[in-house]
Amino acid sequence: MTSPSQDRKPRTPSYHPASAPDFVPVPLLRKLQLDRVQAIVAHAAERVELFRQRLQSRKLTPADIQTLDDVARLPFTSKADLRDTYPFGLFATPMRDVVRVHASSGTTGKPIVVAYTKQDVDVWTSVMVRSLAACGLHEGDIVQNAYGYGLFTGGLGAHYGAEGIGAAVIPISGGNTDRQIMVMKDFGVTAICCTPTYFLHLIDRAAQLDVDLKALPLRVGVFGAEPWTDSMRRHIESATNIQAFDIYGLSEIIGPGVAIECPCHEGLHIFEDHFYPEIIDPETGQVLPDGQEGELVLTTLSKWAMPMIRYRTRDITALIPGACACGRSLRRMRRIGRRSDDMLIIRGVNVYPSQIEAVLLEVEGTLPHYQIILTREHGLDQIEVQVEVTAQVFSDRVGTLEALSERLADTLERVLGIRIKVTLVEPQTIQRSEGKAKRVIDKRGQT
Ligand code: DLL
Repeated sequence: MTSPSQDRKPRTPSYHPASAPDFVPVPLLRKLQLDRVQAIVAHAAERVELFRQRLQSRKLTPADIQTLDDVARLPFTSKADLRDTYPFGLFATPMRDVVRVHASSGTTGKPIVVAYTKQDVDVWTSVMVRSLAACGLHEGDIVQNAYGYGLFTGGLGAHYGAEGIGAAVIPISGGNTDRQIMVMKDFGVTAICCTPTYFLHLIDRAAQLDVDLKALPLRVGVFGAEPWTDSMRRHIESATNIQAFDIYGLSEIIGPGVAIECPCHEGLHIFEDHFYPEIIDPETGQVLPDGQEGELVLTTLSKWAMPMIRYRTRDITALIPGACACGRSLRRMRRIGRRSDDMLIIRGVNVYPSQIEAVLLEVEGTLPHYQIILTREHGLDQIEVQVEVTAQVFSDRVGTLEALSERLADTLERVLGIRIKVTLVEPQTIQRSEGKAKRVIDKRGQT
C-alpha cells in the first residue's frame, strides 16, 4: 500500500476541464448574462411579492430589461428585506422544490434564511469546482475542509466542490486544533479550506507541537469568509509550502464560490456567468465605472429558489479593468478589505453589534452602556463585551455577578453562535462619547 503522500505526481493539467466556462469569449458571456438576467427577473417578478411590488412602483416590467445596462434600473435588495420577510418570504419556488436551506446572521436576533433547488445546488457545486480548479486542485488531492458544517455555507459549499473535482474530502469542520494538525500530518493532506485567521492559529499551534508544516505535502490553502491581507498571505506562505488563494462569497448569493483568485493573485475572478456584478456609490446608489471603489452589488443569474436582484452586499471593492494574464474572461474584483456597514467577522462568524445590544437590553440588571473589544491572540480573534451593570447588582454578592455574566454569555452564544467573554463593570466605567457612541474597539490589527 502506498501512503497518501507518496502518490503526489503533479497531475494538474494547466487548466482543469471544469474551468472551460472561465474562458468563454466576452461577447458570448455578455449574451449569456443578458439571457439569464431576463429569465431570472421574470421569474422573480412572477413569484416574489416584494420584488413584484417594487417593480410596479417604478412602473417597470421584466420586458424593460433589454440590455445589461438596464439592470441598473432595477430596485436594490438589502439584508433588511431578508429580515422583514423572515423566514421564507423571498423564496421563489414552493418548498417541495427546495432541497437545501442555510442561514446566516441577521442584524438582530433572527438569522436570514436562504434556499436552493436541486439545480441551484448543482450550480453552486459547479462554481466551487471551478474555484478549486483555479487553485490547482484536482483528482487525487486530499482536502481538509475546516470550514464549519451546518447552517454556515462554508462547510457544505467547499465539501461539494472538493468532491465534485474528484478530490478526497476530510469533512473535519472547524475547531479542535490539535486534531486538525494530527489529521493534516497523518492523512497526507494536500489542501486545506478554512478561514485565514484559523489557519494562522493552526500555524502557531503546529509550532508549539513541534510539527513542521513545511515537511508536509500541504500545497494549497483556500481561505475566505473574512477579510485578510497580503501580509497574512506572506506569513502563511513563509511558514508552509502553501500557495494561498482568496475565495469570496456570501450566503445571500450562494455561499462560497462567487469569486476566486487564480494563480496570478491579482484580484478575484467573479463567476460572471452566474453572478452579475455592479459597483455602486454606497451613499447615492449610482453605478460607478470599473476601477472605482464602491459597494459590490450582485444579481444572481441562475438561482431559482431564491433569486437575488441587485443585492447590496455592503462589501467594498472595485472591478479591475483589463484582462488577467491567466486568460480567464471573467472580470476581477479587488480583495474585500472592509464593509460599508458595521458587521464584524469573528472567526468566520458574522456578528452585528446590534445583535449584542438586543440581548443586553433584554437582561435585567444591565445598563445600555457597553463596549465590544476585539483582539487577536495566536491568530485567533477574541471578542469581549464589557457591560455596565446597575449599582445594585454590582454591590450584590460575587455569585450574583458571576451568574449574570454566565447568563449573558449563554444567551449571546445562542443568538450569535460563538462564545463571547462577558465582563460586567461598575456604572460609569465605560467612557461616554460626545457624539456617536464608540461601541467597537478593534485592536486586531495591533496584535
Ligand atoms: O462567509 C461564505 C464563505 C464561506 C465565503 C467560506 C468564503 C469561504 P456569509 O457567512 O454569508 O458567507 O458571510 C458573507 O463574509 O459579505 C463578506 O463581508 C465576508 N467575506 C466572505 N468571503 C470573504 C473574503 C460566507 N474572501 C460575508 N474576503 C461577505 C473578505 C469575505 N470578506
